[in-house]
Amino acid sequence: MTNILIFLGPPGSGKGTQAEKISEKFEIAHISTGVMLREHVDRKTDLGIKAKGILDEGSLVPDNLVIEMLKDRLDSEDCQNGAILDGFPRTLPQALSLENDEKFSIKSVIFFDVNQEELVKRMLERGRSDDTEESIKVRLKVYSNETEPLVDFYSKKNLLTEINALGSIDEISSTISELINL
Ligand code: B4P
Repeated sequence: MTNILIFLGPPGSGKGTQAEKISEKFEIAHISTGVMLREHVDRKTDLGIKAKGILDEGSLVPDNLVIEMLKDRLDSEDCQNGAILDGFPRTLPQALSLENDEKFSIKSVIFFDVNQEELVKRMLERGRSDDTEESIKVRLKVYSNETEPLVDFYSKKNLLTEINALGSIDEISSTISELINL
């Protein structure tokens, strides 16, 4: 059984930044579906070729492709101590794919709360190829339609803890460390 910690939040809320620090500190795997998809794009794999345009426009890669990619990754040796999922699930079917698989045990879901103004500022400063004003608008809309309902979903299961993700990276990292119980 693989213990799972989920980092949930809008694009640019700092999930990736914090997942990197926490995975080092607690010696658990860090799995970012965004990073994995960008690697596929760079390597021009079949999945990467399908995903490229979707990433750039700010939409979501189809559930079946992301779920298969993630489950393969979770089978790796380095996930035995547990894994942080950064950017997965982003839709209800993705969440259900974890629920319905007895290999996984979701220990906790950390929800990163940041206002929209700050999100846009951070993403424009970062300047990735999918950080244009146009794609940021799409990503925020997709987030509110597809991903935000998961806040309620995990809250009803008593798995969700909301954190204020405004503040210094180290402050936020200490807040998360205190909550972790894998
Ligand atoms: P992701 O790679 O997951 O990107 P993200 O949500 O934009 O970023 P994150 O919240 O991790 O922010 P970060 O730490 O980088 O997704 C990219 C795309 O991949 C999606 O749009 C989608 O197309 C696709 N995708 C991914 N997962 C998918 C899935 N499950 N299903 C379907 N499609 C999927 O921080 C942002 C910036 O803020 C950084 O520059 C950072 O330095 C800065 N920052 C962080 N913390 C800060 C702080 N405390 N103060 C100030 N700045 C801070």
